[in-house]
Amino acid sequence: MTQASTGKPELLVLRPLMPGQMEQIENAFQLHRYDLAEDKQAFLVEVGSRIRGVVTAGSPGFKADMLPHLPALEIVASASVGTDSIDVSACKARGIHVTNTPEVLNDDVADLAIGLILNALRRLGDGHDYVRSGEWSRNGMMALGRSLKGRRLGVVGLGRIGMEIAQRAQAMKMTIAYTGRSKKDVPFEYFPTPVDLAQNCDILVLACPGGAETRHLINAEVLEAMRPDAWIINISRGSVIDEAALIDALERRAIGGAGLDVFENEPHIDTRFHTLDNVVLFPHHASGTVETRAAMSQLVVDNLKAHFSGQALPTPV
Ligand code: 8YV
Repeated sequence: MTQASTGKPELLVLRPLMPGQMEQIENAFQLHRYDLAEDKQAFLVEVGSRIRGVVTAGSPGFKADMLPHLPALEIVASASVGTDSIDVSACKARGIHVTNTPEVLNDDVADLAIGLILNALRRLGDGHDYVRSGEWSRNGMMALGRSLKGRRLGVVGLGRIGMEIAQRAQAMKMTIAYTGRSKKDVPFEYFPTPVDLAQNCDILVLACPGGAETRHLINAEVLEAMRPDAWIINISRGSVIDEAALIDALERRAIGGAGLDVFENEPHIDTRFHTLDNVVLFPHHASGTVETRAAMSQLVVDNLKAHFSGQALPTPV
């Protein structure tokens, strides 16, 4: 049921914030819960003309096909750093602000990248299963893992998150190299292309933004350039890897394995991932901690409040 207007700015909620931040926007705005509506199209048609702000996240993002129903829209505030699922150019063309949540998730996402690396090389998941299944007591010591120390980490996209990963990897005594659009003033070796980097590292970690520019940046040629025992770790976007080529390389054991937080068709991932034994999988949850999700939600609130009180946006895209 839609409510009568209260005079407060009206927001369309495509994805709710954390409870503490939902409470804040419930007080300051009038919310319309598209996320809970059964007939979403009818709901949009009914409330659309009153909507001045949209609350969303990386999923579902914000698609341009909603715009004709939202003639009064002023701002799309997303609880995500990635904007690849938001039609930013269509919003900008109509003068609609877009905000995201940079910085606050860097540490947790970088931690998870290191977690995937540890899981890959030291087989944390396998060790857990080995103990639980009783195999340890039946068969003794499990197979040996591989050291992180001395391994060459190649970062694709040495931005805010990539840099945090590199610093953590240094603490684990790995050597760092990177590729990206430009060489940076950092004490790490630069390779101009992903192929060059892949030829010169043991672990390739993807930390670049998603979207059209990086779609299938990691293709069959890059995978071919990797050493047969090298791992690829992806905490970026599924679209950055040509997943068909990745699965082919994994099936042929042309690379050591893949540690993946993101997939091309998540959450309905390619079912071949269910049986491959050279993968470590995580459900797109690198920023999924109570603390970070609250900080991301708070940035959404802060951006909305700033916009509707005529102040500068804290984190515009
Ligand atoms: C979230 C993310 O999982 O911030 C991003 O870009 O991918 C993640 O932090 C996502 O926004 C949740 O929908």
